[in-house]
Amino acid sequence: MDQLAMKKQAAQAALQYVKPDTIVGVGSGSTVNCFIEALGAMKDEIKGAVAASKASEELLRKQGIEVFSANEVSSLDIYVDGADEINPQKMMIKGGGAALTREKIVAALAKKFICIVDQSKQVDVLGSTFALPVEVIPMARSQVGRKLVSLGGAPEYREGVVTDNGNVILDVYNFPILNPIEMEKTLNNVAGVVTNGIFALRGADIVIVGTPQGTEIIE
Ligand code: ABF
Repeated sequence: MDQLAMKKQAAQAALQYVKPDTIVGVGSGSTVNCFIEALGAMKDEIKGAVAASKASEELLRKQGIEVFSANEVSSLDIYVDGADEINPQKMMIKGGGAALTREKIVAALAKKFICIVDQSKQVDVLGSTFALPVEVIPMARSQVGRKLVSLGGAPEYREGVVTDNGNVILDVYNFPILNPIEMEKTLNNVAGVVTNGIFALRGADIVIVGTPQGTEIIE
């Protein structure tokens, strides 16, 4: 079974958590694109969605699903999103698609975070296979880069990428994250950092993993 088929399987399984008459929080990325396609079948049962990226907003509208802004809702029942890495404690690295800030904002609105991944995303230690994305105010790029080096990482400027918020991304290589909660807090406190891609303070509540043997649900 190829990776896309596993992503589709996880995305399809997430539909069981969508309640009628609710507004659904929707993340971004290729696994979420599969979820948006599947959610199209429920478009008449839900009120609409809040999306974490402009790309997801467009896809939702194409499915005939109404898109609300995060300012229009006080809370969401669920938020469905992918991840670049997820550990056994349901903590994640996200931001490979540069939408991490909006993803953190919409996730914070939701009562339940449902993470949909294929099995290649499961790791024991965050940062072991994927560089950690950090969204930075452009004028602080060099100074934040030096701080990341002092913390032990090897930051690289993601050339040609401007986030939906007009900022830049530094990807931190060689950066195994042994204490994700502490590192998320540390990076949150660096001047010029808008958001870091560690989702540990608010991890996932339910993880749906697509595998060649079928879908595994971790609650
Ligand atoms: C988003 O989708 C991002 O935070 C993460 O980078 C990405 C996962 O990518 P994909 O679903 O395309 O593998 O949730």
